[in-house]
Amino acid sequence: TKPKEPELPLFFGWFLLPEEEERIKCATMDFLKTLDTLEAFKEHISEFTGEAEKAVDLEQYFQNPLPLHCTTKFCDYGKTEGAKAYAELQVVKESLAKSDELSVTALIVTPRTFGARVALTETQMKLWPEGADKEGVAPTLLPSVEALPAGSRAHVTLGCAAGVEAVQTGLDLLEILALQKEGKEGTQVEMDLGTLSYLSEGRWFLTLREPITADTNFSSFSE
Ligand code: 2AM
Repeated sequence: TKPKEPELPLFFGWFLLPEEEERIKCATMDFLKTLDTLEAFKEHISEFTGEAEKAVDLEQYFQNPLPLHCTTKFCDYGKTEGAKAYAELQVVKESLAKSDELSVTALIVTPRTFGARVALTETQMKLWPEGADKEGVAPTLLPSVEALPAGSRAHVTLGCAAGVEAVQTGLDLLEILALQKEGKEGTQVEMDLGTLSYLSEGRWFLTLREPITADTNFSSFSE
């Protein structure tokens, strides 16, 4: 009998160490608390609630069941294209269980997702699959995404609105980056953490004054 093939995971990614996870959760929750008190945010509240006068508690609005991580390759236990090839890459095998530091440079909030943009280093880019940025991107958005630097989609999902899948965070981030590139930024508000800008339809982008770094382990994840 043939030896059984090693099973492929749900996904690979960088996982925040538990104490780092707590620190990032606290910092980002503080940001949400401040955000939903801002006049600029309240003006656009209907984009979250569907009603003009209703308040929203963003901390309750976004839920996150998974440990905090930055996905590199979604394998879906081998069902996605290139899953096996990725798992077999020398760089992937060598990186497993190794620690690495991620740099968060921005936060995004939309009616669907709450996420942290990650700036990948050249070394980290070796673990970022070719073409990962445009996977599942709507045809209308594709040209703008192709014009962005590779790795632009890298992020940590901090939370999703009820009924929204985590994969949406990367898509929301790409949409925001594309709008920014077109110069479509509206209102800007200075906050302690950095500059907040509004990009229509309930999309908010906070450029951090100082990047937030977090220690991680590269690992696979299966449920
Ligand atoms: P995320 O990377 O935006 O958080 C398990 O669902 C993990 O795999 C989540 O972290 C999720 O999104 C990511 N994921 C799910 N489907 C995906 C897809 N089609 N492409 C890329 N990442 C995906």
